[in-house]
Amino acid sequence: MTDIMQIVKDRDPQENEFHQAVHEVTESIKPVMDANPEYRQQKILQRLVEPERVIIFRVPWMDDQGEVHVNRGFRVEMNSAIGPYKGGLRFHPSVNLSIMKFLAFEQVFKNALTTLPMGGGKGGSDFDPKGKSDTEVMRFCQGFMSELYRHIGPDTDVPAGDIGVGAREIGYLFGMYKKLTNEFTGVLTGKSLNWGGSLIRPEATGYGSVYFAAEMLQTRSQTLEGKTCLVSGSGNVAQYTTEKLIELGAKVVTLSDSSGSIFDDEGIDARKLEWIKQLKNVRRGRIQEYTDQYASAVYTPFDPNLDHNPLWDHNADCAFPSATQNEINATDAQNLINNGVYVVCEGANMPTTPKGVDVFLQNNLLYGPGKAANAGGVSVSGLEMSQNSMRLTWTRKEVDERLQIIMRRIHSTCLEASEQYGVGGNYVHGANIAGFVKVVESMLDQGLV
Ligand code: NDP
Ligand code: 2IT
Repeated sequence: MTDIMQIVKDRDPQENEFHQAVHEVTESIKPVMDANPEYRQQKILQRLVEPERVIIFRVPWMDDQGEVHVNRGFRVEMNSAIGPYKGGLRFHPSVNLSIMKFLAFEQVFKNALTTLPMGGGKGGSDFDPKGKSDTEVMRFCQGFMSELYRHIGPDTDVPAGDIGVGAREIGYLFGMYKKLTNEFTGVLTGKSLNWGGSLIRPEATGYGSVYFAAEMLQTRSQTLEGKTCLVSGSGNVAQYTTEKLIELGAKVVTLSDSSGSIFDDEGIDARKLEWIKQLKNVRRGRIQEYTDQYASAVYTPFDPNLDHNPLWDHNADCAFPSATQNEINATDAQNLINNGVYVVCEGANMPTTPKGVDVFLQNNLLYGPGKAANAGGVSVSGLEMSQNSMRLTWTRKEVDERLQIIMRRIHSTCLEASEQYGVGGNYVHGANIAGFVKVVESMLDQGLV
C-alpha cells in the first residue's frame, strides 16, 4: 500500500492536501485490496488517484476602478464511473491544484455513498469574493464561466457551490452559461427556486450533518435534545447545522469565521441565528460583530501562534466542524475529549488532521467523517438534477424526507461495511470501504478507459 503513496508523492510532491486525502482512503481499504487480488492486478488505485481530466484556465476580469486582475480557474474531473462529474466550486485565495484534487477525490467516494448516480469532481478559483462588490463578483463569474462552459453540461459535469460560492455566484454563473450555450438546462445545482433550484438544497448539508449525528447517537440510544454543541464556521453549512440543532433541542454555543470565533454561553437561539444570517448572507460582515449585538458572547480572534483553536476548548457533548480543512489538529482533538465531547460530525471536508483523526478513533468517539456526514448537500443536488430532468418540483417535505432517508442509509452503509471488515463502529473505514467498492466495481465493469 505504501507503493501507491510513493507513486502519488513522486508524481506531485507538493500536493499535501491531496496526499492526505489519498492516504486516509488507502489505509482504510487495505483489507478490501487483500480480499480482491483483481483490484491490484487491474491497477485500480493508480487509476483512482489520477484525475480523468484537469482543466486549468486564466480568468481575467476588471474591478470597479478599471484595474485588471488575473485569477486561475480549475475544474478537476476526477471520476465518472457512476455518473456525470459532480461537485462544488470553491472561490477562496487558498485554492490550488492540491486542494482541488483532494476535494475531488473525497467527492468521488462521498457521491458513491449517496446512492445517487453521480461521479466526482471539484473546481474553483483563487479569487477572493471578500470585499468585492456585486458587480465585481458578477464580472468574475462571467469570466470564469466563459471558459468553463465548454467543459460542463447536465450529462457531463454539474458544478454547485462550496466555500465562497453561494446563491449569488450560482446565479451569475448560470446566467452566463445560458447566454453562451443558448440552453436552459440543469447544468448547475444550488440554483434559486424561481429558476430550477430545489427546496432544501441550501439547508441540505447542515441538516444532513445533524441527521447523521442523530443516527450515530441513536446507536447509543441517545438523542440530540439537551446536548451542548460546538459549531465552527458561519457560512452555509454552519448556519443550517445550527438551525437544525436548535430545532432538535440542542444548544449551540460557538460559531466562527476566518478571523475568529464567538462563544455564547446562553446559546445561539433561532432569533440570534436569524441575525447571523443577515450579517453573513446580506451584509457580509464579520462574526466579531455578534458580540456588539449580544452581550452574553465573547469573541476570540484567531491567533496563528497558538498551537490549538480555542473554539474547540469548551465543555460540550458534540462538535460540528463546518468551516474548512484541517481546522482540528491533535491538540484540538484532545481538548475536545478532555471537555467531554463524544460526538464529532464533520460538516466540512477533511476538517480533522490525520493525527486528530487518530485521537478520535483511539477514544471510541462517535466520529462521522465528512464524506459521510456532509453528503446531504450533494445528495439534494442529485435530487435537484432529478427534478430538473423531470421538469417538476418536489415539496419541501418531500425533499427533506428523501434527505433523511439518504442520510440514514449512508449511516447504515458505513456501519455495515465497517462490521463486514472487522472494524465495527469505525465510520472512517466504513465510509471509505463502501464508497470505494461501489466505484471500483463500476470501473471494472466499464473496462480500461
Ligand atoms: P461558506 O463560504 O458559506 O462558509 C465558509 C465558512 O468557513 C465561513 O464562515 C468562512 O469564514 C469560514 N472559513 C473559510 N475558510 C476558512 C479558513 N481558512 N479558516 C477559518 N475559517 C474559514 O462555505 P460552506 O459553508 O459552503 O462550506 C464550509 C465547509 O463545508 C467547507 O469545507 C466545504 O467544502 C464543506 N461542504 C460544503 C457543502 C455545501 O453544500 N456548501 C457540502 C459539503 C461540504 P469567512 O466568512 O471569514 O470566509
Ligand atoms: O463538498 C460538497 O459535497 C459540496 N460542496 C456540494 C457539491 C454539490 O455538487 O452539491
